[in-house]
Amino acid sequence: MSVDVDVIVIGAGLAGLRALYGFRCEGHSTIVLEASDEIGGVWNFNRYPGARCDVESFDYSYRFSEELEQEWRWSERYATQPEILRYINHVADRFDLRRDVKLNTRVRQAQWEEALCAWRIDAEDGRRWIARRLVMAVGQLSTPKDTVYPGQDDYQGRVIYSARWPREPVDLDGKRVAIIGTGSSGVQMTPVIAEQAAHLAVFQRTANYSVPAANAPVSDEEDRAVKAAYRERREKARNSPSGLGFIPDPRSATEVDADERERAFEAAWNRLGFGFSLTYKDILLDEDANAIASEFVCRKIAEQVEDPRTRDKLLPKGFPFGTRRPSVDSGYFKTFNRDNVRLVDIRETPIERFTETGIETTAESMDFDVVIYATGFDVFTGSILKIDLVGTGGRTLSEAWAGGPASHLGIAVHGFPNLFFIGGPGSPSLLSNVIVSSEEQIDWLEALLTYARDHDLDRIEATKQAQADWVAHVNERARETLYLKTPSYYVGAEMPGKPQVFMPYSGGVRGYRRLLEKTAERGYDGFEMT
Ligand code: N01
Repeated sequence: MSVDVDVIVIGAGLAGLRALYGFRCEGHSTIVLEASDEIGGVWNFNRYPGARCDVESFDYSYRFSEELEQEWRWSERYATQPEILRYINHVADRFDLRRDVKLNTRVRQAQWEEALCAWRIDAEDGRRWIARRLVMAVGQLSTPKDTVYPGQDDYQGRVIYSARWPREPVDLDGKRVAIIGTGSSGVQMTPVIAEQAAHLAVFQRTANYSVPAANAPVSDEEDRAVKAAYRERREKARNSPSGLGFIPDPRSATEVDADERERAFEAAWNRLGFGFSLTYKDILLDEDANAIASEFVCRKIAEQVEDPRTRDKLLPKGFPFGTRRPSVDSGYFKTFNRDNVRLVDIRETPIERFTETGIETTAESMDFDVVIYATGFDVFTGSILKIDLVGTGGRTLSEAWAGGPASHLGIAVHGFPNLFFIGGPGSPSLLSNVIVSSEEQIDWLEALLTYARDHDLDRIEATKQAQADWVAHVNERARETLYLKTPSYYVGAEMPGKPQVFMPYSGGVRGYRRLLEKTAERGYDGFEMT
């Protein structure tokens, strides 16, 4: 066995393609392995009606090429899934990335070969590669939950999972449709499907907070204005806690005069989408500040819903705003004012089973032509641990992470030399504009790999101590926030049996980048390189 390639990246989504571009520019031969027959990652799979990004298009895009950002013309403030997929394909063509992407290649196992100081990577179909470095760019929301209710096999209608939406058009016109799940996916598809279906029932287990997207077409004037100052916009994003470019008001929400605060919330509600939670610095940190914001959001939700019973059910209860990821919606709550839409509270009347013709709850039986699962994902670790990753001494990553994911900087794991993660647990990831934090990590990794090559360092491994310190730091920062107050996918509560640990890094995109920079300045301390 001999080494075939410098770097193998797993996953041809936004992160994997960007990594390919960056590593190639630095002269590291790179191959991307992708399970699907198309590039695009989540934007290839989540083709459900209404799917769009909840980060503004100008910010949910690569910053690595000024030409690219000047050339590309976004049509809407929040781009739809087809537009984002077109963008990703444009980037792949524009930078000639496809020649190094191997589609239809599902990796089964990757094993560290100490004698070669390299990874042996095996695809399910028997193909094999030996790579000096292995980079996981498999996404955080890419392993959908296989939710199955009893009796589903007997159901004669159609079952569709939002994250595996068919490529051919699904005709919902005049159909009786059920949506199970009211996270971002359910919230986005509900208003669109309500327009098509004869009847729509939305099965809600937990009411979530949602703020309006305030979507709009991008005018030529706005496009010109953004492009004229794009560098400053990018720097603002990189230097903001969220990667969205919002710098919160540095005062506590509790200190501000009530009228002034109401005006600030109102302005943020009408324009900022996801940035609403950053109106004041402590909305996600302090219970009193959060209670004020939560009250405002509940008031706004209530104003949109006519029926008092439905209104009450749609109001989030028992957890602070933002501690489960809020949705950003386009008319979700008003949709429940339509005659053809109803909300089914499955905490009150749980689903018992599927029947041949529909769904039976503890209260009633309902008939549906189509049932859509929008029940979410095995978040952060699902797609990583699906691959059998075997490190030093034959220890698997599943074993190493049995108590929850541990890493140094969210990038490397002790016992797994030359293995690196993008957007993984222990990094800002889903608490940030993930494209911004991923580009930071990729820039840093490029520099690390180049440094190692230039210094003849074949083996890069996070030290045990550095990893323990990083895990302690991640937990310490999490304890400063309200995230630990709520069972959510941030803490592994979305899957039964998953270790309950806080997974992303809550110290912010800017703070995280500074720590990466300091590590590099100190000659990559925390890594043993030989
Ligand atoms: O998944 P979710 P999602 N029976 O986990 C319910 C990103 N995203 O696909 O909360 C019945 O948020 C579950 O109920 P509960 C974004 O980061 C972004 O919607 O567990 N219901 C919940 O209501 C987002 O946060 C965009 O009680 C069940 C829902 O299903 C993340 O992806 C668009 C159930 C799952 O919500 C995930 O969003 C879409 C069961 N057995 C997604 N199991 C953008 O805009 C779960 N539920 C970029």
